[in-house]
Amino acid sequence: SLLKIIGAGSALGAPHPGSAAGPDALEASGLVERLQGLGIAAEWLETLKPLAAPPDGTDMAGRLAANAEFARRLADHLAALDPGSFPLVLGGDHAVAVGTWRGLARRAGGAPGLVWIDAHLDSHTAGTTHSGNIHGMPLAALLGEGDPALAGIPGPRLDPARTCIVGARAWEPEERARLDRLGVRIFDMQQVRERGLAAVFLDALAIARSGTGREGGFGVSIDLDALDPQALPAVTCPEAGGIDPQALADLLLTLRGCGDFIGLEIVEYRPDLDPQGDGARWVAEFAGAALGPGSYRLREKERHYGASNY
Ligand code: DIR
Ligand code: MN
Ligand code: MN
Ligand code: MN
Repeated sequence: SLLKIIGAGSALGAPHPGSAAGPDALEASGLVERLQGLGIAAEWLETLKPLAAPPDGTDMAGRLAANAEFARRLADHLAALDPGSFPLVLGGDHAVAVGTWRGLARRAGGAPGLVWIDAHLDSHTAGTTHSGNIHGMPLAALLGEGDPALAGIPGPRLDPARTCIVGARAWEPEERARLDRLGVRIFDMQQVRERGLAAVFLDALAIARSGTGREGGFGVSIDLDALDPQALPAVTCPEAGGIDPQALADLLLTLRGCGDFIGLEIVEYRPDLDPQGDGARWVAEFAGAALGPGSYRLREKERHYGASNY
């Protein structure tokens, strides 16, 4: 099959264990069948789990090591994926991204550009974190900053000039200063409101796809807390005033035309906060929009209005 789904069932980076069950819940929700229904040759390849959760009270070094062990294993799996397939990684908390993008960078033979869609900046290190949560650190680690346990997962580092964030609205000054120093572009929610998501998203894509060579292609990492919690509350760290999920799904259609698109990651889904399955449907919608020949929404349109001319 073309689309390989890899579950990253770790909540080792989060203050609540709920996101560890995300991949299994998404599989049980019928995600593969939904994507197949859109004409996507999708297959659930495997779901990785942490070896053991460190006991409560484990110090920072111990928690970094546990997250790094998981990320290393995830990276190795992704780097070894067969070349004809496209990876969709489903978290888990966002700390798994360290494994996703180091592994996919190795697979692509160079650092990909990256669009990081998130309410947060995820750019702390152990030295600057306020919360102590490692899901607040993966972007810094991918850029090569911070403790070598996490920053040193094998694979090329991200290029800050081809990395950008969309949807941010909650951050601490140290992580903001780090990204400003590195030159990572931040499209915060104020800009999304002023310019519209479409203009911002297309700018972000241009940044991720820019530069000479582009041998690494580009990827997209979606932290579901980027979306407005009134529509999608099933996340660990909801922040008011987020992105409209349908607006994001519409823009993800753009990715279908991008031959240099190398991977999609969707993280922070909390099935324990999603009794109606609305969050799971949005995950299917985002994946279908980005990867389908006909997204969920277009199919609904066809059902209502007859054959579409998309
Ligand atoms: C905060 C929140 N900046 C932290 N970050 C979150 O914990 O470092 N990231 N929730 O996903
Ligand atoms: Mn995040
Ligand atoms: Mn977040
Ligand atoms: Mn997070």
